Amino acid sequence: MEILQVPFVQGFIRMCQDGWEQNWHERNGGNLSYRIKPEEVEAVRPYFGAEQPWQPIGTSVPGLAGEYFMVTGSGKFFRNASIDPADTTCILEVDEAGEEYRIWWGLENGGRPTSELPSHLMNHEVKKAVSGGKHRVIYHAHPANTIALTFVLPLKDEVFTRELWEMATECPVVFPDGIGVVDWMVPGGRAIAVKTSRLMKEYDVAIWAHHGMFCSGETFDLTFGLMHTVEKAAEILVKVLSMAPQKRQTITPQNFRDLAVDFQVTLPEKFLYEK
Ligand code: 2HA
Ligand code: ZN
Repeated sequence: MEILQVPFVQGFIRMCQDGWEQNWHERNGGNLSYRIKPEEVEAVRPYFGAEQPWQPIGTSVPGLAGEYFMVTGSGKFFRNASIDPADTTCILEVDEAGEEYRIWWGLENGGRPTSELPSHLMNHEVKKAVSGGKHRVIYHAHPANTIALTFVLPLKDEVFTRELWEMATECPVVFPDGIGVVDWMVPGGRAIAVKTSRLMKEYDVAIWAHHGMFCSGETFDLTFGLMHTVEKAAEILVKVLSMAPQKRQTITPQNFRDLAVDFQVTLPEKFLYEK
C-alpha cells in the first residue's frame, strides 16, 4: 500500500481533478481541505516525514486541537494535483492550543498550506461543532456563474437563496438551510475567515462577492455535489437574466412549502417572502 492508494487521499485528489475539469480553478484558484478521521491518520502515518517546525495558523481554532487535515498548497494549481499530489497537497496537524500547525507529509518541494487556511480551519471548527463531527470537507472554488451573479443581485442571503432555489426544484432539497453571502473583502486573512465561519453556523454554502464560493459537507461527493448544484442553478439564472428582464413563471412560495412537506425538509420562511 502506498499513501496515494489510501481511499481518503484518492477521494481528495479526485475532487481536485473534478473541480479543475469544471473550470472552477484557473491558475492557482481555489483550495480544498479534509478533516482526517483518527483511523485514517493511522493509515497514512507510516508515510510521514521528519518532524517539522510548528507554524502560526493566523487565527485560533481550539475546537480543532490535535486534528489532522489534508489541504491543498498555497500557489499550487488544481490542474497538477492528480499528477503530483506530493508537490501540490499536504497533511498537517493542528497543535493542542489550536494556534499552530505542522506539516507531516507533502509539499515536498517546499511551500505552505493554502492561503485560505484561516477560513478553512475556522469553517471546520464551526461545522464540526454544529454537525456533531459529521462535516469533514471544506471546498473553495471560483465558479464563473455564481461570481457573475454577485455583480447583479443584492448581496443578501435571502435573495441569493431564493433566486437560486427557483432555478431548479432540487435546490431547496439540496441546500434547504440556504446560502450566506459575504460582501467583498480582502481574501486570505482572519477577518474574512471570521465573517465566513459565522455564516457557516447556519449555512453549508457561503458566497464571497466578486470572488467565489465555499461549501461544507460530510463527504467529498456531497461537498462537490453541493457546489455543482449551486453553480448549475447560477448558470440557469444567468441564462434566464440574459434572455428576459423578468421571469414569465417560476416556483412560488406556496410551491416551496408544498415541496417541503413531501420531501420532509424545513425551508425557513425568511426565504419565502412575497416579491
Ligand atoms: O488562490 O482561491 O482565495 C487561491 C484562492 C484564494
Ligand atoms: Zn479564491
